[in-house]
Amino acid sequence: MLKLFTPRSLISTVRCTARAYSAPVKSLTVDGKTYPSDEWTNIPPFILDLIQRKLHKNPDHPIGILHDLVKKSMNGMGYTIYDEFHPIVTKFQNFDVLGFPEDHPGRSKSDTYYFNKEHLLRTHTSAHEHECFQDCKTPGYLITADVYRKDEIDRTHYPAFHQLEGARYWSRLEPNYLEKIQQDIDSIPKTNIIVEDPFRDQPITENNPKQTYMTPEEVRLVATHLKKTIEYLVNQVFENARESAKKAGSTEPYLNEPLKVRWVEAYFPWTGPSWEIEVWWKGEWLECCGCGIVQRQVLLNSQLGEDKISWAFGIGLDRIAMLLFGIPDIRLFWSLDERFHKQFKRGEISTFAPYSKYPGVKRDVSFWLPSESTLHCNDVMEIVRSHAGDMAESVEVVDEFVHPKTGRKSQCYRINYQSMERNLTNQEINVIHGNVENDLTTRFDVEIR
Ligand code: FA5
Ligand code: MG
Repeated sequence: MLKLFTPRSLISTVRCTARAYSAPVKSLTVDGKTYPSDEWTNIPPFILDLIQRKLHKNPDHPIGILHDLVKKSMNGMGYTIYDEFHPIVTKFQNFDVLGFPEDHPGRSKSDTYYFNKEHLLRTHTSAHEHECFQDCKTPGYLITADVYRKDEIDRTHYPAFHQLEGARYWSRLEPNYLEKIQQDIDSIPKTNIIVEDPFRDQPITENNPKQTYMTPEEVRLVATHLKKTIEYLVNQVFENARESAKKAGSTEPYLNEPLKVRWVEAYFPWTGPSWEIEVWWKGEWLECCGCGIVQRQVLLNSQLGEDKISWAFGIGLDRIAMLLFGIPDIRLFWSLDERFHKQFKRGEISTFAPYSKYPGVKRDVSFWLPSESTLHCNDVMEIVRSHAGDMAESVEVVDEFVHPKTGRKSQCYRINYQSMERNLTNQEINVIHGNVENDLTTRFDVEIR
């Protein structure tokens, strides 16, 4: 089956210095800390480069603008803000403490970037729930951070993106705590969102059971507070976008329609029951956020005591920012091109105006695979990216067959090299493409045809 991968920005002009793909390194040093390598190490240099970018801390970048808008919307509602956490965390923080089963696919080397057996790039902001529950002095907290996943790359997926985590807890030892939760629900500002939620009054279902330590009424109240908080947040963000669009003179019909969201059941190892919210935006349901009632074990692991009940959510910021700013490709967020950055200013939601592209140079690489080959499409993609940096516009499998007599397998990948700054010369592409072929041969033992 042909599978299309389009790695790296269509429009970005970052020129990563070409460095060889992780020829076995003894250790990796980041921000003064050294991580000895082992058989788990799988972080390519281009991912290491992204760690330093901290887009959510840049007030003039769409991700930073959205982050600031969220902070402003939640100000005064009892949430401590955390946005300085380093992206390198332990396996314990990212998985174990949250109760991920040992065989959960998220733990695998093909899903997660590992420095070594113990250290990895966080795959979600939930990796900091444990420490925030321990540290925070307010009833809740918000975490914004860059997260990393070995994902395929296309318009809405990139191996680095951003999440906003929120959590809130109550103590059952507080007198009249159920009334207190109801008051907290009532104090969330009203929205005129249209909500489809078959589970609002009956949050517990066969597929989405409650934890035994909670009563149905506690679940109903905590879930209602959770959902109203997310609806409020989503409403704030989208209302802001609408206002900006109207100010900019847009007359699109959706600007006058009320925002519509729906709740669906979900599963996360550290929450139960769990849900996701989807937002109806320009004719499509868009998955925005996972959430649920925090498993008691996570609260106990954080030494919060036996009396707490709590919710948590995690929103993907990049996809929301794409909608708000009309950004057609998630890779653009990582562009260093002035023509991208000069379009955005702190506190303002403006609509992105695309700029032109230079033509690309297509090159094919065909090879025979060794019989026990472990080569994965993602490996080819990462090799190309490590030599071409952001000039790697796309990589796709264009041909694949098994020789009828010898049984050998052959593959052909087509690579499109492209720069936004200038026309590329054949000569420079020859050098880069030659390095790609070399790397494939030495690392995966393929025979170039
Ligand atoms: C999580 O990451 C959970 N940590 C969320 C959570 C937090 C659940 C707290 C319960 C309690 P999920 O993998 O679905 O869940 O990702 C959350 C959001 O991140 C998605 O809804 C989506 O908006 C965004 N997202 C996921 N993968 C990508 C990607 N490759 N590129 C851009 N955005 C992504
Ligand atoms: Mg999801």
